[in-house]
Amino acid sequence: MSRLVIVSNRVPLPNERAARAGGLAVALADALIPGSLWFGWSGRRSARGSAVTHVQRSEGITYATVDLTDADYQSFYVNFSNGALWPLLHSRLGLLEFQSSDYEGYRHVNQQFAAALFPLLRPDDMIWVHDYHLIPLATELRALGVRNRIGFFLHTPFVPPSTFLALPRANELLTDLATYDVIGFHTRSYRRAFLECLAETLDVSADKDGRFMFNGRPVCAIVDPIGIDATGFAQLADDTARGPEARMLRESLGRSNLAIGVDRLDYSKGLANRFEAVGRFFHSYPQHRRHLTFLQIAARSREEQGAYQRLRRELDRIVGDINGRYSEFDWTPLRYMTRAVKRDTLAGFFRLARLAVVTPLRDGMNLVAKEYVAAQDPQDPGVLILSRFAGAAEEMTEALLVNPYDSDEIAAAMHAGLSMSLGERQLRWQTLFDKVAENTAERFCSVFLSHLGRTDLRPERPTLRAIS
Ligand code: GDG
Repeated sequence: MSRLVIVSNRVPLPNERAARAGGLAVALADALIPGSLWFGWSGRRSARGSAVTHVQRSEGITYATVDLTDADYQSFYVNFSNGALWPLLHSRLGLLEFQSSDYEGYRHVNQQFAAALFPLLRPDDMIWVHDYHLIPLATELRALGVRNRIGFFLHTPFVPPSTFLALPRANELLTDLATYDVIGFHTRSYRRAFLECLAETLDVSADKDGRFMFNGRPVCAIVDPIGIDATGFAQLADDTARGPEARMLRESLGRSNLAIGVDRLDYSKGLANRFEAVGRFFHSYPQHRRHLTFLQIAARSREEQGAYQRLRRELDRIVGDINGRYSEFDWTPLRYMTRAVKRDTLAGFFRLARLAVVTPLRDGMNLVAKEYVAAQDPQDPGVLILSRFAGAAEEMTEALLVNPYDSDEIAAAMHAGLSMSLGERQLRWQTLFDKVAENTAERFCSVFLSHLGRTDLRPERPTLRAIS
C-alpha cells in the first residue's frame, strides 16, 4: 500500500494539538494511519529557515518540519497567504493587499518546501497537499522530477472569475492548481467557480464530473465536503458535560439559557455582525433579558495583521456597548473571551448550549456547526443557527439558515430557536445528526484518497540517452 504524505502549512505537532483552534488539524487527525508522514512549517522562525528539517515520531506517524526565516514568514505567511489570498478567497477584495515581492516570497517558500520534502519521498508515496498557502507546491515538486500522485484540497471557498482575477498573477496560480492530479473542494459551487476561472483564463473545459485535460494529462476536480468524527465528539461531549468546567459554567448561568459562538478571531467569521445581532435580540425581544447568556469564545489568531488588530478593537467596542446597555448587576448578556479553550471542554460547553450561533460571512465549510450538532443530548437537543454563506449550509439545511449580514434576521432566529417545541428540535436535530454522522472526517479522507489512488503515476521523463 502507498504511504500517505500530508503537506500543510502548519503541522499540528502531537504535543501542541489539544488547545489549538483550527479546522484542518482537527479533520486530518483522522486520516493519519500509522506509517504516514506529515510535512510542513514548524511554526518557528530561525535564521536557517528551511535548511534544516526537524523530524519526530509519535504513534507511528513521522512529523517532518522546517522553520521559516523572518523575511519568508513576513512575505509568504503574513503578507501573501493571509493578506492577499485569504481575503480574496473570502470575497473581501477591499482587504486584499498585493505586493509583487510578497508573491515572489510565497513562490520561494513553496520552492524551499519542495526541496526539503524531496529527499523524504519514496516512489509510490501519495502526496496530499492542503490549503491556499501551498498552491504552487506540485509545480515545484514536478520541477524536481517528482512523478508521484499529488492531490490538493482547498479548505477555503473558491471565488468566481470576477473576484479571483482581481489578484495579479492569478493565471499562474490557476496553472499551479491544474498541475495537481486531483483538486478537492468542499462544495459544488466552489468547484464550479474554479472551473469557470480555468475556462476563462486557460481555455480549459471540464466535463460534468470535473474532469479535464491539462498539458496532455487528465486532472479531476472533485467535491468532497469535510466532516468530523461525529460519534467520537458526541461521546466526548457527553463525558465532559459532566466535568468540572461544564459544571462551573452551568452554575454561573443561574436560571439563564446558554447561547454559544466558537470561532477563530477572524473577520470572515462575522463576529461584529453577530454581536450587533445579540444587541438587536435583547432590544427586540426584551422577554429574554436575564434568560439568555451569550458566550463567545474567539481564540486569537494572526495577530500580526492590521485587519485583525482593527477587528479586535471593533469587537471590544461592541461588546462594551452591549454589556453597558443591557447588563444587570447579576447578569451579563454577552461573555466574550479571546483565549482558546481545551477541545474536550468545548465539547461539554456545546452540549450545555441551547443555541449555537454560527454566522460566518463566508466560510469554506465550518466544522463548529458540525461539532455543535454532534455534541447535543438527543433527548433535549439545542438549535443551530447557521449562515447561508458557510459551506456547511449546503448540507445542513435543517438548521435555521440566516443571512449573516442581517442582524434582525439573526435576532429573530435566536428568538425562534428559544421558542421551538421539543418535538421540532428533536426532528431537526436527528436529521442534522444523521448527516454529520454520515459525512465524517474519515469519509472525507477516504473519498479524496480513493480518487488520488486511481490516477496514474507520471511517465518517466525521457532521458537524454532515451532520446538519442
Ligand atoms: C478552515 C476553513 C473549514 C475553535 N476555537 C477553539 C477551537 N476551535 C476549533 C473548532 C473547530 C476548529 O477550531 C475551527 O474550524 P472551522 O471549520 O470552524 O474554521 P477554520 O479554522 O477557519 O478552518 C473552514 C476548515 O478549514 C476545515 O476544512 O471548515 O471553513 O476556514 O474544530 O472546534 N478548538 C479549541 N479551542 C478553541 O478555543 N481546542
